[in-house]
Amino acid sequence: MKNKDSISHVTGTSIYIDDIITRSDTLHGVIFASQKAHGKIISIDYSEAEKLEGVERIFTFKDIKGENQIGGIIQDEALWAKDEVHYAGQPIALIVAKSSFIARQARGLISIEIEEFKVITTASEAKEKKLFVSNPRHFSIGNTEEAFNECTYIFEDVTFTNGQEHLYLETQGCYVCPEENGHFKIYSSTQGPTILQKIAARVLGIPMYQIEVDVLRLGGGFGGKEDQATSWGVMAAVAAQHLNVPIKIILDRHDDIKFTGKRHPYESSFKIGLTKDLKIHAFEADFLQNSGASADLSPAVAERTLFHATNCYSIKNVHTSVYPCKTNLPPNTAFRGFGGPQGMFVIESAIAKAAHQIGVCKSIIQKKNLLQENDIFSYGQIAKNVETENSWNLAMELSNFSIIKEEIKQFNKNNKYIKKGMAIMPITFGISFTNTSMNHARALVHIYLDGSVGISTAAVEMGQGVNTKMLQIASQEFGIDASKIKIESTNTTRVANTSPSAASSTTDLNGKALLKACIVLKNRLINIAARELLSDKKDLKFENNYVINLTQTKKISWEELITIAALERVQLSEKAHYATPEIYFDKKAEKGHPFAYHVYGTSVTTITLDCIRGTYEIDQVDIAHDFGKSMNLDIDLGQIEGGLVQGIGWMTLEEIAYNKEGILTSNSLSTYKIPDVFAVPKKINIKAIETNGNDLAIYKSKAVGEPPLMYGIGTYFAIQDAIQNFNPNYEQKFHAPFTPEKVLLALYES
Ligand code: MTE
Ligand code: LUZ
Ligand code: MOS
Repeated sequence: MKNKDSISHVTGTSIYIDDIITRSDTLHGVIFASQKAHGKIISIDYSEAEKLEGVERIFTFKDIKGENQIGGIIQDEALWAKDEVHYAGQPIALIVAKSSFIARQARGLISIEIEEFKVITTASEAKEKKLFVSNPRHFSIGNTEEAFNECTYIFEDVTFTNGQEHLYLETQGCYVCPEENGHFKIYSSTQGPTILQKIAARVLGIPMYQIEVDVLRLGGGFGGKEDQATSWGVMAAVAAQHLNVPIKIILDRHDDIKFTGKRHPYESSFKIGLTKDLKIHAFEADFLQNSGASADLSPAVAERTLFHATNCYSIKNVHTSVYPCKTNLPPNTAFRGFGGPQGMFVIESAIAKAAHQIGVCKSIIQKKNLLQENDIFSYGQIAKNVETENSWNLAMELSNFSIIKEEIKQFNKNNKYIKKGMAIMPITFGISFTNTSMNHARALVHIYLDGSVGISTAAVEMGQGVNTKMLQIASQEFGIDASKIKIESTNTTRVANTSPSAASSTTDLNGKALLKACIVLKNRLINIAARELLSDKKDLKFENNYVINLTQTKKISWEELITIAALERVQLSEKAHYATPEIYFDKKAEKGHPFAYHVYGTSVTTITLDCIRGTYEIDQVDIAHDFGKSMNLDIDLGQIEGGLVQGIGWMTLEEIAYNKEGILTSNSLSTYKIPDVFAVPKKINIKAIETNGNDLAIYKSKAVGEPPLMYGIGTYFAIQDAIQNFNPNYEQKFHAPFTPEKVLLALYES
């Protein structure tokens, strides 16, 4: 099935927050934020701003009737700063005016005096001062101390991966309408409607039922709207509570980039030990996570780093630690992969270091240590239906690895100033929220009197195609055309208490709930069909808009069946709940079975490096991926391509920069570069591995949202490979992104 939004997207008729037709009395909000990263507020003078024609009112912490608290996992974050500011971009007030233009003008008239405190921008500085947003965590298996004594080779080094700006096309925004009796309807571009509802209720000091959150679709989220879409909705709601008119906030790109958290930068160190036959016998890593000024999702992101610290390698002795370090940057947050990529970069760096020092190809060590069936991850889960070796072999085939490798060798021999490089990146990613209690969803299905169907779930469409997949499920189960079915907006009044759409689990959780609801309705309808067709129930099938008795070729149309059911007062609506079975995790022991299943795959990346300029092109990426039994290969291929390119951007071009004062200097698209049409691979080949899929995946079609981002990590090592072919004196560094500037330095260091 084609993505159901493709026509409205291409014709520009899809509706986003800024397209909603607003009431004529709507006012517009602009955020006044701290321009200092750390300090005490001495005084603020709003008087000039308030005098400006068209300014209605300026809201601060004083206007909050409930709690000035928006923290999710840990309650450590104010909506509006009170006495102190902890990062540049921290909201202090909301200016509400007749237009956002006027509000922005007013912002320039506010004067503020701040007594500046010491600013900490790096995780290591914070760790030294023992500043954390939450406790460190440690995962252990085997005994690394003893194991290192048994190793022939031991290598240590440090690594760095930078943050990443989400750069969703649609910036953060919301539109809040007051309704009667102090109720509010919030239209928001959020991945987590319930999070917004809950926190708005907390801040406004009202029950959750007084707030209805509605989400039609997002122009991209990528994790950046899992927790961080909340504050705008809440601010607008506070203003609406006081003024009793609709309030709209749409961040412009500049504000969005400055105010919001990003992927967490990590400073890490590793120690890897190998036996004589190149088996990784012991691995230790310390991850210093730059969490920013408050916890946000950092504790959960940190946890996922440990879950993926050994990627898809079989290592018997592992000890890993993560430290969520409190700095004066905007609170960093969820970003596709959720700490997993940061973990996987470190083990890949360790293998690259070992390979170079020992003098073998990195792929030899990778291949020797691939995860096998029934291996135990450091967190206790037993690896099942492992496709690591399979995907590796298929990626070899797909890329013609041995031939290409030989060609590259020849090419590098024949070319002095252009070198090619290559890297293999096997991946695995655990599917489920690592917080077990979040793995649930619900669906509500109405069959209307004319046989058309309306479906509500907790799933938020953010471009990943979940609505199309929901449509496929209902269409397939009822055996009716997709044109008879509407996927409704995601709404907290229709489907309550939802987890955010995240962790690549949206389709599984909501799809399973939807499937359950459809089956109940079918069972109800089939009794009527059996009677009408004088058939045995087991001979009946829902197909092509009919219920058909296959043996007798008797049939009744879907519409006719619904008409009869309605006359007989049969219930035509159904709600279902799904909670992933089998999963659990014991945080004291740091052991359990947190994931419903794992996704596997391998990519092979080849690049060409211009050794005069330090620039590079990605020639080709070949990927063998474990889709299970993909229910929509077109959408899933799109997810692989998009994830790959986003991972490539993180590894190569996207360089977040804060100065020593904690001010974001890469604050626009002229200073922050994401992959464009020239930076993407010239060729991407993707092949599905033939597998049985997994029963915990909807229709055995495995989750696909986040895993492909990590294929991008191969690019770093392909570039490193090319550099090593040019400069034998290059000393390996593991410091991403590998920008052309860094590459140029590497090419000519001695
Ligand atoms: N694809 C598009 N087009 N837009 C997005 O915002 N988000 C990614 C991924 N793919 C995203 C996307 C992230 S971070 C996640 S967790 C998943 O989609 C969420 O959707 P899923 O759970 O349905 O896979
Ligand atoms: N969000 C979350 C996530 O709250 N928990 C998770 O485990 C997770 N994993 C990936 C992406 N978002
Ligand atoms: Mo994705 S980082 O789980 O929104």
